Amino acid sequence: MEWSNGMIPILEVSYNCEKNSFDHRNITGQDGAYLAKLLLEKNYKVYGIFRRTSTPSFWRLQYLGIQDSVNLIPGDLMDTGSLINAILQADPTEFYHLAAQSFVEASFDEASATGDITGVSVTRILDALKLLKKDIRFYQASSSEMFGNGEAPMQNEDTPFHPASPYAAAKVYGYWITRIYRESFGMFACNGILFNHESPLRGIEFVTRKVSNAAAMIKLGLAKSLRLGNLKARRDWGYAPEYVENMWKMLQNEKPDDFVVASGAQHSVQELVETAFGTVGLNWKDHVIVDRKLFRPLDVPALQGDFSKAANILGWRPKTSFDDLVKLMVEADLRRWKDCLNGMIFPWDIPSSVNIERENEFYSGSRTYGSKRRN
Ligand code: GDR
Repeated sequence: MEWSNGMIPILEVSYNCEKNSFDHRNITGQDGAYLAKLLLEKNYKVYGIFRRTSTPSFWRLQYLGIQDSVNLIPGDLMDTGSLINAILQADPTEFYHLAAQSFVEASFDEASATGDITGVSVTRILDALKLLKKDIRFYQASSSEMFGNGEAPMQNEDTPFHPASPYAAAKVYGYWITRIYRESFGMFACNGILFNHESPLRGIEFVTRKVSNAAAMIKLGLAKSLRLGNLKARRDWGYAPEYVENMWKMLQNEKPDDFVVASGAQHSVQELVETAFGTVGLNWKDHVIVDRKLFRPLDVPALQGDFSKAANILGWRPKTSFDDLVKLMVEADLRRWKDCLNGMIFPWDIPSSVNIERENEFYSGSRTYGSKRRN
């Protein structure tokens, strides 16, 4: 098989509560790691852009055992020169733009920075690609959050957008600029409108991982309770490794297009909690505390995606059910905590000394951990 270059920006920007500012912590994201693995399996040469920091963390790439197989190039979404440099170095045939300030809650606190990083940066990349590699295949990570507070009970590619956060507004910008470059400059630019997608590599600030981690810790006696916000919010949760496969399929399609990627099922945060605690034989009602401080200024009440276009054109279907997804996440966190208690050192994103009651303040403030190790 012929080798081609796959360019995956795996830079992800997180929010640091302590500094009260966006902290470019050089966290490689869940999707970047899974996509890198998939492309390596397909014999691609994979390049990843990361933001240079004094203590880089590549724990997800290490966790999947692929760090040494990915060519890492320093770059910054706010700096066009560095993006041009990365493109020249990698000379890619496909470019997957996955980097963003991706935590919805944090976007309410730093709205214009989110607009710049998550929204306008898409134009910086497209401009650089237009100048250097106009025939490239480009993937933009668009989001179901763009549908926001709309009326449609199920959302597809024709559903109007009604964003309900600065993050969602930035993603709508990114979506449209991708389409505009496709339609005006003839670029092969696609939007994947991905609904929530989760895995054991999900960041701890997102609700699924926050819950799976807490269920594991409480089961092992490392914590007593878990504070959560809106338990009534309903989401369409799928399994991330299946979703990155769809990203790749979009770029292999004969023409550039936009696709919804979803599980087609909808569950509430409360059902998520029930399932996660049930997996370890606990009753969630004994442990979960609803905290008004964790409610968002504006929340999207319900999302449910219709993936029939992806099924018909790309031949893609989700495989992992909600119950299986929650179970596999809880079991992964349980295994990690047990290994950690047994003194094992392995790539992970939680320090063993974490106190969930105290750390909830951090979770609520969108703090993300770097790769911390046991002493
Ligand atoms: P979301 O994911 O905002 O949908 O965006 P998240 O897991 O953060 O929230 C899902 C829902 O759970 C409710 N919720 C809580 N959420 C968090 N994080 N912490 C809590 O304590 C909590 N309690 C209740 C939220 O209010 C919300 O309704 C994710 C991100 O990955 C985006 O980048 C991506 O674009 C979309 O999914 C698709």
